[in-house]
Amino acid sequence: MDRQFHTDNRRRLYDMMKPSSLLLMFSGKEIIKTNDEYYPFFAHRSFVYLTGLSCKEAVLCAVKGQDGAVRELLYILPPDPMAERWTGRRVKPEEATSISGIEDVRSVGSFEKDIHTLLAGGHYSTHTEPVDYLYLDVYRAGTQERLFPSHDFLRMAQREYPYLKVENADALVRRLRLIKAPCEIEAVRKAEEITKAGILAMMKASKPGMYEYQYKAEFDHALGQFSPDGPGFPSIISAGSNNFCIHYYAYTGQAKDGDMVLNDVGAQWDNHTTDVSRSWPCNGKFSEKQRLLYECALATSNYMFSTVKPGMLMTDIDRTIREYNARLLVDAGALDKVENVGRLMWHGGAHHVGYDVHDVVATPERIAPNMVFCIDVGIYHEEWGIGFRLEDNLLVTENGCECLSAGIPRTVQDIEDVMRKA
Ligand SMILES: [Mn+2]
Repeated sequence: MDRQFHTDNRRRLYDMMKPSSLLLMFSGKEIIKTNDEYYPFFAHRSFVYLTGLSCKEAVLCAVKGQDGAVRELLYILPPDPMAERWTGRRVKPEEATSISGIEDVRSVGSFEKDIHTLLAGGHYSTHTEPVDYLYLDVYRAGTQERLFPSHDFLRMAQREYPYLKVENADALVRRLRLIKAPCEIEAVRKAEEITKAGILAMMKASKPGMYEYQYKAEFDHALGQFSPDGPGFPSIISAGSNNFCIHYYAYTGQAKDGDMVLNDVGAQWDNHTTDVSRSWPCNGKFSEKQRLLYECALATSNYMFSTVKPGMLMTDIDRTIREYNARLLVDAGALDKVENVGRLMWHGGAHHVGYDVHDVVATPERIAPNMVFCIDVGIYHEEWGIGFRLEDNLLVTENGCECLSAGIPRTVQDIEDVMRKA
């Protein structure tokens, strides 16, 4: 993503903010894993969306005046030769400016003092007007959730500056993230290519007796040839009856002759992830019942790609997948009546993807160009011992849609061909 993309994202966010307001967006902090180890740092996605930066302990700060003019600042960790010797170099202020387009970059050490000065009515940057509204990203503020710095800040603000009216910045950023920019769509296309390499590697290596962790190793190895980023989310890779666990992460099972292998995976590129599911018989040849069920899922998915277009109700996507597939399952003799489709279909079929695999977007009423979401058809027939899903990524175009993951084998013939040639 280039600087203009991030500058535009911020401009559109500021346009939605009320006058006399302050926006704070935190990148987040490292989380302790054990003793002196931390989990790999993962910057808050909306912070990355707005700045292009992925550094820890940074804060985007924007003050919108009564006249609508916006002053923006960026707080980052200051240079520290000793810390950088151990844990890597920190982004320099001039680099942060070059990436984000924000001119005023300061040490995060002065953040608290600056903010208190501003909220207490003092001079701040060139801003001297009162602040009435405070925009914070308070997504997932439930008591069960890990608190983000924005939640800590919210508590402090409510205690120290009770006159401030708090607005949820997340609700605004969601509207922006719903529609993808051309550079985002390009990033997803690249991520689809990498995902394809990963899934093909698993398909080609597949054989009875292979363990789930070995499939995962094939996937990770293929992704590792493109970037150090790895998957965009924890890979779901399972075989046989483990396919009946929708979010399965154990990787301990073994694919036995006659088992289906299921995977729900996605590579990432430039902070954009894909979310693709492919399933195949581990021995490379669909059984009669596997083929029967798979053809239902494939026909349902193909139907969706032939009908989705701008203007449709988003709620119709899920409903149509379910109804269409239910009829096919009944016709195939896999289900007694359509009303019982819940026995075989356990989850919804359409969520947006982008910076997050379950992308944090405003729930749209109607489908519009440049939305990207999944078409996910899962069939879980416990009685037959067959569970799998077929999930693709749909880009809404001006007149219809495009399957971004179409290049990853999805027909019975293509899958069997790939596995035979291996
Ligand atoms: Mn998925």
